[in-house]
Amino acid sequence: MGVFLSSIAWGDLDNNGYLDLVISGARSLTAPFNPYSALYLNDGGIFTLHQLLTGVCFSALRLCDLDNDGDLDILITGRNASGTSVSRLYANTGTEANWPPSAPANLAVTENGEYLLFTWDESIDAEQSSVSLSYSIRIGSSACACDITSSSSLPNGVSSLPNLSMLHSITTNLIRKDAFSLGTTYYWSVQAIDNSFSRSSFAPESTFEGTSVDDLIGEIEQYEGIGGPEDAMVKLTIYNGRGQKVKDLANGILWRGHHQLVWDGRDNKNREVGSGVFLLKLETAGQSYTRKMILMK
Ligand SMILES: [Ca+2]
Ligand SMILES: [Ca+2]
Ligand SMILES: [Ca+2]
Repeated sequence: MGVFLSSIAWGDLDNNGYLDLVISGARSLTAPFNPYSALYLNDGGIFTLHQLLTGVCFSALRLCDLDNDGDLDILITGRNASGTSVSRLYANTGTEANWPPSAPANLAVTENGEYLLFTWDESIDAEQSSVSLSYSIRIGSSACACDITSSSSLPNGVSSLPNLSMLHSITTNLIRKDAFSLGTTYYWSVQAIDNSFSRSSFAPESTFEGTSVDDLIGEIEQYEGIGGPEDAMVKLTIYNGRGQKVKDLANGILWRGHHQLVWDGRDNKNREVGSGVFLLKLETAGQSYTRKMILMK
């Protein structure tokens, strides 16, 4: 059925694992536009008309489990054949149960060029194949936070956004490394979402260390040029190339003036470290400066 001035929505309304389709819109070019709205059910890729809905054009459609009974309901708005603005809510009376997917497992983060690659194992769902599940990832700078990447869910996994937009249909996600600062621990998790928008619980939270220094290189020269602040709390820390802390060179109040600190090439457990690229991070007076170093033996 061809329509324009239209809207569509996808979702598994009969909980059989396949995405069903709701459409609405005009079927003629001139007023009253012959508005049409309908629900088509999907049975393994074959769509059949299941129910006509209030015909509207200039329309908007949303699917959401409004009565929280485990199936998607329909909200439809638009202009009917009389030119009147209407809104209709259709409560789903189906009786097929739907079970949420299992939580993803084996979360891992690996470097991939300029990106970090987030991976996890596929979830399992009772109604649909694993490959048709969607995933929502959250990343935060503290436990259970989502200040880096929002999941569109609350920390307990409950949806705050009833659609499948902004989700990942594969079990990987690439994010640029420079989103994650050196010396910062990041917390992340992921949940699976089925075609009825039912969400698994979040996987047990995992962590990784940021490594980005590009936006800070060069600022340490500025710091040296102005001579530093008054007596201040100073942290001077050495990290390896993977962003793991190696040595605390200073962590306390230093008086105004020049200071010289020497690193003996040993970590905090007094073990000699190997040659390679290291990162020196200075934190003081609310500022942070980083530069790269090469240790050669
Ligand atoms: Ca379906
Ligand atoms: Ca419902
Ligand atoms: Ca399911």
